[in-house]
Amino acid sequence: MKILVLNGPNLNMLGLREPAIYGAQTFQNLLEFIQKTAEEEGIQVECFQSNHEGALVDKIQEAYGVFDGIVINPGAYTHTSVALLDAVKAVSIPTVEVHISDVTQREDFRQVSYIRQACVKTYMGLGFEGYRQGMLYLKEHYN
Ligand code: CA2
Repeated sequence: MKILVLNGPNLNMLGLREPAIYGAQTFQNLLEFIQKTAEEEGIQVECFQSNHEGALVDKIQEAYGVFDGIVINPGAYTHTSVALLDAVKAVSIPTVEVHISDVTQREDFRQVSYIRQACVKTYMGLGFEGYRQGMLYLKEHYN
């Protein structure tokens, strides 16, 4: 099974600031965690991070016919982007939404998720473990 893991804006800054919200581990640590999970579970994984909405849309479109599932943490685009929602709908690839923090416990503007209505599952507040749960969910339901 092939899974694409997408990370949106500023997630490449993990570990450098706001450790109380996002933890002390770095983005490189996250990539290693995802790779290790993939090896343990017999999953082929590709990771992509961008600070640019259109680059994420392009990557979702390119996943069509290539990947069996997507795990996405859209970062702040969660709360603003109809374009990412439309891209996930367009490719019809089973997609899991992940957030490191529990957005339900944060500011009002984080209570909206556009992409969620196109996602088969959401994990939040579990730190890096949410990415692992997302990969396992896709393997269990769409392998
Ligand atoms: O909890 C999550 O995973 C978020 O998707 C992270 C986004 C935030 O906008 C969402 O509401 C929830 C922000 C990622 C920014 O990460 C930073 C890392 C280090 C320092 C500052 C921000």
